[in-house]
Order: sequence, then structure tokens, then C-alpha cells
Amino acid sequence: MTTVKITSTILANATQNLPYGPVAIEASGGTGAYTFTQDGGILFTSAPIDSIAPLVTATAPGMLWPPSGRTVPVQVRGTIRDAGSGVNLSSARFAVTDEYATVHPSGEVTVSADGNFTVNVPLVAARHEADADGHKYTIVISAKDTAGNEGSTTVIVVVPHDQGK
Ligand SMILES: [Ca+2]
Ligand SMILES: [Ca+2]
Repeated sequence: MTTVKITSTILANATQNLPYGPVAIEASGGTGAYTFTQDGGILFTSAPIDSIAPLVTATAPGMLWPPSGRTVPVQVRGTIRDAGSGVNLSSARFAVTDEYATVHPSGEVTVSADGNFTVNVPLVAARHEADADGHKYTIVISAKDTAGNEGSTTVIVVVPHDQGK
């Protein structure tokens, strides 16, 4: 058995001269993965080169009203996309940071194959009477690609002191 160490930079779908002779390089699926073949046989497949985090977008109703004191579902919708290795669909999460440090739900976000998601985040519709600028919740939506890069975005939901202010 012979071990051959290869150091090479792949610039494009091309044939390169590597230490043990010409090797045909095939790009697969646009993911940056390459299959190296010689004389019709597969020598090895390289891992995708992906250092760019997924792009996460999200929107939510910015205001939670009325301040009933109840826990209500706040719907957050958005997209998670990755042009490189692809989104690790099971990695999507939401996490809430509460200005009052009392309500901080977190959990999984179900992402469809096309990258869209809708998740209901339970938040308490209440604010302190003296809190003039309202009760602020910060919701972070995050996800990884299959190369392990993590992307996230943040949406803010406020239980205002007075409606319309
Ligand atoms: Ca990526
Ligand atoms: Ca406040």
C-alpha cells in the first residue's frame, strides 16, 4: 500500500497534474465538493469548501398587545438559506432573551426543504407599570450549514407601555 500526500489548490472544474499523474476533477452539485478520478476509478472525494454562514432572515409582529398577562404565541416567519454546503435543517433554533430575565423560551425551528420556516414563540404579554419604553424581548433565530458555520438574525418584540407609543 502506498500513501500519496497531495497538496493542491483547486481553482476550477479542471484537470490538474498531481504528483501521481493526471487526475480528472469533477465538481458535484455546485457544493464545492470534488471527485478525483484516474483511469475511470474514483481516487477520493474532497470535502466541500464552505466557510460562509447561512443567511437567516426573520420577521415578527413588533408589538405584543394587549398586556393581558397571558402567554401568547408570537409568530416568527423567515428563511434560512445557504449557497454552499446547504442548511443543516435540524440545527435551526430560536432563543429568547427577556429584558426582565424571566421569560426565555427556546427550541427547535422546523425548516422546510425550500428554507422557509414559521415558528410560534410563547411570550408573556405583560410589562411593568413603570416601564415607560415597554417590555422588550429579543428573539434570536440561528442555524448551521452542513459545514458547521452558524448564522443568525434577531427580531425584537415589545409589550408597550401604552398602545401606539
Ligand atoms: Ca455555508
Ligand atoms: Ca423596558
